[in-house]
Amino acid sequence: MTAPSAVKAALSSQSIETPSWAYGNSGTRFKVFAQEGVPRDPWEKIDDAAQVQRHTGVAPVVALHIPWDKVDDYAALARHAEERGLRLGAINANVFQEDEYRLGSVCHPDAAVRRKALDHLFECVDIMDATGSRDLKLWFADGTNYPGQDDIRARQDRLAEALAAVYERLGEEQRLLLEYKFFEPAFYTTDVPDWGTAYAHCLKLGDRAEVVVDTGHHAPGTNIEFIVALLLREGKLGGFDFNSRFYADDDLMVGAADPFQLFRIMCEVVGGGGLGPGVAFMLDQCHNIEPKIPAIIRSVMNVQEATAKALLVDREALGAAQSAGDVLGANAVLMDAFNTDVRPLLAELRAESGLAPDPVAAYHRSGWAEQITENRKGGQQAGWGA
Ligand code: LRH
Ligand code: MN
Ligand code: MN
Repeated sequence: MTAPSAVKAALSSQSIETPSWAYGNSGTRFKVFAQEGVPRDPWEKIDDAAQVQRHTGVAPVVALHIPWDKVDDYAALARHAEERGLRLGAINANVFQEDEYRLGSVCHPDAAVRRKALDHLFECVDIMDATGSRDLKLWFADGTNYPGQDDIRARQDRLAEALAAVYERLGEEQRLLLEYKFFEPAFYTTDVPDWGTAYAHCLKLGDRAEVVVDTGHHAPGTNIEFIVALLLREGKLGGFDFNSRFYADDDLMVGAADPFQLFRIMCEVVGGGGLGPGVAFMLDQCHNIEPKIPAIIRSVMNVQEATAKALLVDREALGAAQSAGDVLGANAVLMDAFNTDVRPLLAELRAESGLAPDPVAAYHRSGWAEQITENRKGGQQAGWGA
């Protein structure tokens, strides 16, 4: 059994990255519900992220989405974060929201559109230089809706060309993280639909290109923990976009729909040595109907709880049962950890770090929600769904 002190040490070193867009108004394609007190600009999104960090102590990084978080001075934004005990994390490129991208971005049949998309990706690298961000996260809405619409292989060639150009532009300490998604917005082919496609491109690019697993981007029934195990084994797991789903890319709070799946994923992360800085634990969620900051705090806690349970797995007993071919015994070891109530352990850990044992309650007591409702009028939309 792992000693509680070792479990606590591993938990306190975990760093969860929250997405700037989760703090803004969002919705579905049917309606964006505006909430009171939401940030009016990227500066205020960072102020809210600082509240999540203040109460959880394990969310010191904020990811940006460009141009949703466009500002004149990115170094100043990084300083704003730093003054609040945060740093800026992944720069998420956005080449899916302009009219020119109707048929794709870097895979578009027209070279002029591809050029425009590539210029945006280069701009994102410039922003990383200013913010000190390590990761460039690329997700492409590229694909086709109808058989014959475009040439599948030619689109892969265009993709490879763009990725190579961006990779070339990265500094020694920077990484390219390629995110896959099996459908949506394209419904026939998607140019980076799965981990295999992302992996093949990253492998060609080099060591600093790695795959991002967004937990909402798979066909129902996909064994995500297998993908995690495999990518970790190959040294190609760059990070997660955590969220949960019942149907498609629902972007609900991580650990809400299927805490057992999150536990299984974290078991592979822990077992595969992925609990270090090499794997970015990012959230990618939208809080359409629930209050945003407490939802993000809850999400961070859900990741922590799943991590704690994964750390509690008695690896020695598991290994022994596995080698003995003891099917039920091995399963029982895993289930014992999953069924452990880790909330007291986490409350203790927080108390030891000078935090309140219940971060959601502490947030509600803090008066921040009342303050922003009073001070901020006309909050910013997260970026889509208008
Ligand atoms: C695409 C995606 C990707 C985007 C984000 C807003 O579905 O997961 O990560 O950048 O949503
Ligand atoms: Mn994502
Ligand atoms: Mn998504």
